[in-house]
Parts: sequence; structure tokens; C-alpha cells
Amino acid sequence: MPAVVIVGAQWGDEGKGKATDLLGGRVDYVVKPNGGNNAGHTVVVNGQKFELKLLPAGILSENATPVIGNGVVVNPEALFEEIDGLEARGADTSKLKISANAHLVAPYHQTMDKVTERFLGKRAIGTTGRGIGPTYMDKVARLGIRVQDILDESILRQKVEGALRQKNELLVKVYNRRHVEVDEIVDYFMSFADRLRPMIVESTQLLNAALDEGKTLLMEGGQATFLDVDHGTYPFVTSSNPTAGGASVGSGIGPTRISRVIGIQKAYTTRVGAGPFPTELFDEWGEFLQKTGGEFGVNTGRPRRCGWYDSVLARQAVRINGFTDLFITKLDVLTGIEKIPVCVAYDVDGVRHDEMPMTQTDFHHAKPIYEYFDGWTEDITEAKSLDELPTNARLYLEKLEELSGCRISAVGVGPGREQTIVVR
Ligand code: 2SA
Ligand code: GDP
Ligand code: MG
Repeated sequence: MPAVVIVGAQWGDEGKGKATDLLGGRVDYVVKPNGGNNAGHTVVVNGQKFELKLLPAGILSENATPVIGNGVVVNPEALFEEIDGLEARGADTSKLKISANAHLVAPYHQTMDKVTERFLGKRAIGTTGRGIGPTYMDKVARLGIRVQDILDESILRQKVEGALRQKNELLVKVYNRRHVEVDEIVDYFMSFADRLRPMIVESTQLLNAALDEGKTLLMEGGQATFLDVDHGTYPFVTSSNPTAGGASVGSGIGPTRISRVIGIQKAYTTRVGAGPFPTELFDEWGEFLQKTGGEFGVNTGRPRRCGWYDSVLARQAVRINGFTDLFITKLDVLTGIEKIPVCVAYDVDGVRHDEMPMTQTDFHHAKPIYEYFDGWTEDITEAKSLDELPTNARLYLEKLEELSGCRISAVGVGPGREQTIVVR
């Protein structure tokens, strides 16, 4: 397996951290291609819980070299806070490499994120407030500051001057915020330069050379398919491309070098932040999933909205990403439910849609059409193979395979690294 991509197949928090951790032990490099410290990945190793935000979850895999790819936006303060936190707990972060082309998150990006959300009022996106959107905006507007800019203070100053000329107009005249000084931002970034410098690499050459030598790598997508700025539930999305194609762009690994694309999916669905969610539950079942699944944001602590598995979304995710495999997580959370509803199609104002509707308006009006599958009551958290699962749990998985159109290659039965059934 030369290059493998892991993608969130829903709205995030599917258990990508756990999947990466599991596969990370078998690869030479783990690359984060998109997002920033808006991510939140939980990895439980020997009962010890680690929460990764900006760093790839693969940093916990002893033999893999972690790489922050060109498509990532790096908040240097958050980076070193996370590194120091991990080091204090005995993790080795010394191999971390960061792409010279990755963009830097500045304090003014965070201000803009929060003020924009306030301006949007009831149309707010429910962002993580980490400045991710405004940093990607500057990247596309060609006003971004890149990691490599800290290698030369005079270049950094030129870039900051350019960025602030436009930014201060906005901050002061539109957002009613204080004027930001060039020195303040240059000094801020330069204060991280000594620690950052040794980590900076030309990451596409490094990674492609590794593949040439027969080494293996895992690309660990942040966020998820329906938070993708192109394919997600726009405008309730993040500002990067967390889909499989985005992993290629965000790491500089050509699509032909990718052999497997693994979609991570919960056995039900959750979402943090605003935006449409057809199978969302507002009753005691929603509370059941939230409580049993421990559905709270890793990064912001926000409660996650919960609902049943949506196979319309699953089919769309399989299509967009070209998944070769699915990893179904949190099957254990469904234990004890007598009849498990699965959304098979939508009803949009009286019209049946078997696939994702074309317009956002229709998706907002989509009501789930459910089929019901028999549940199980046996504890499955110790199961090591499909044979050890109750018949109805196996049938539920078979149904998901059939409805999504993609084979299931692994199943999560608990948060622990070892609580995974690997099928193939
Ligand atoms: P942003 O901050 O600009 O990326 O927010 C835009 C939308 O993307 C959603 N988003 C996420 N959704 C789920 N999980 C994410 N990471 C954290 C976690 C979330 C947390 O793993 O738990 O701690 O709250 C994540 N990051 C971004 C966000 O909710 C907006 O809907
Ligand atoms: P990510 O953003 O996709 O990496 O996912 P998060 O780490 O934000 O959220 C997934 C949560 O589910 C974490 O608390 C994991 O420890 C937990 N988890 C992952 N897989 C399983 C599983 O199979 N069963 C249970 N019960 N929890 C799981
Ligand atoms: Mg998460």
C-alpha cells in the first residue's frame, strides 16, 4: 500500500483519529493535508486519551514521520502548545516536519472569524472560531503569510505589510476593531522562528521521494466530506477540501500514487455547528446517542447534534471520494436499540429523492424516509471478528454495505485502539 487516504464521510468526528492511529503503525509517513487547529481527533492508547488538534493523529505512531502538508493552515501558538503538551506526556514529537508552503494563522484571522460569525447573526456557520476561514481566504486572495516567510524577516515584513494594508481597512472601518501594527505581527511570527525553522521542509519532494523508495504513507484528512467547501452543505462548511482530491492537492501526492481511499463513518450521524441535517433527532433517541456516544466537540466542547445513519449521504460520499473501503465506527453505541432506523431516501415536499438533491433549498427541506433493522442487546465491545458479533449486528453492517455501495473493511466497537474488527 503505497499511499492511503483517510477521509471523514459525514460531518466530522467519525473517528478518523482512531483510524489513523490504527493504520499509522504500518506506514512510514503520516501526512495532514488540510485544515488546522479546528480539527479534533481523539486517540485512546492503553486507556490513555490523547486529543490532537493541529498535529496529525499519526504523531502517536512510533515509527511514522508526521508531516503537516502544504494544504494546512498552521497557528504557531497552537502548534507549540500541542507539541509541549504531548512531550509532557511522554510522546516523541521530534520527527515532525512542516511544509514550507503551509499558511500561517495570524491573530487577526481569529478576530475576523469571530466578528464575521457575529455579523452573520442567525445565519452564522458555527465555526470553531480558530481563524481557519479567514486564513484560507487570504491564501486564495494571495495575501497569505506562509511558513517559509519566517525564514527571512524582511520578506515576512513585506508580506505582513501587504496583508495588513487591506486587513486594517476592514478591521477598523467595517469591523470597528483596532488597527493592527506591522511590527506586532512580524514580532509575533518571529518569536516562533527558532523552533519552527528546523521543522520546515519541501514536503512534496520529501514525500514523493519516500514513495519512490518504496515507503508507505497515510494522508489523514481533517473535517469531512460534507464540510468540504465544494462538495459540502455550503455555506455551512469549512474553508478547505477535506475530500480525497483535496488530500492530493494538500500533500502534493498525485492521484495515481494513491492506492486506497478509506471513508470513516459512524454507525449513525453527528454534526457540530449549524447547517442542514435531515436525520437529526430532537427526541430521547438523540439524547441517547449523544450520551452513549459521548458526542461533544474535542476542540470547542460543543455538544454534537445526533441522528440516524443516512445512506443518501453515504452514497454521495462514496461517489465524491471514490472510496475503496469503509471503516464503520461506534457500532457499540447502537447496542440495546430494538429497531434501528436507517435513512434510505428523502422526501422533499412530497417528492422522493433517492440521491442527494441538486439544490441547497431541497436539502434543507429533506425529510428522511426510513427502513428499520433489528437491533441486538449483547455487549459487542470485546468482539475481535465479525463472527463474534450478534447476527443482527452483522446484518446491520451488511445493510450499510449494500446501501452505501462500498465494502466495509473495519468496524469500531469501542474507543480503544484494540477495539476494532479488521475485516481486510
Ligand atoms: P471552521 O472553524 O471554519 O472550520 O468551521 C466551519 C464548519 O466546520 C465545522 N468543523 C468541524 N465539525 C466537526 N468537528 C470538527 N472538529 C472538532 C472536533 C469540532 C469541535 O473534532 O470535535 O471541537 O467543535 C470541526 N472543525 C470544523 C464547524 O463546526 C463548522 O460547521
Ligand atoms: P475525528 O475528528 O474523526 O478524529 O473523531 P473525534 O476523535 O473527534 O470523535 C470520535 C470519538 O469517538 C472519540 O471520542 C473517539 O475516542 C470515539 N470513538 C472512535 N471509534 C469509536 C468506536 O468504535 N466506539 C466508540 N464507542 N467510540 C469510538
Ligand atoms: Mg473530531
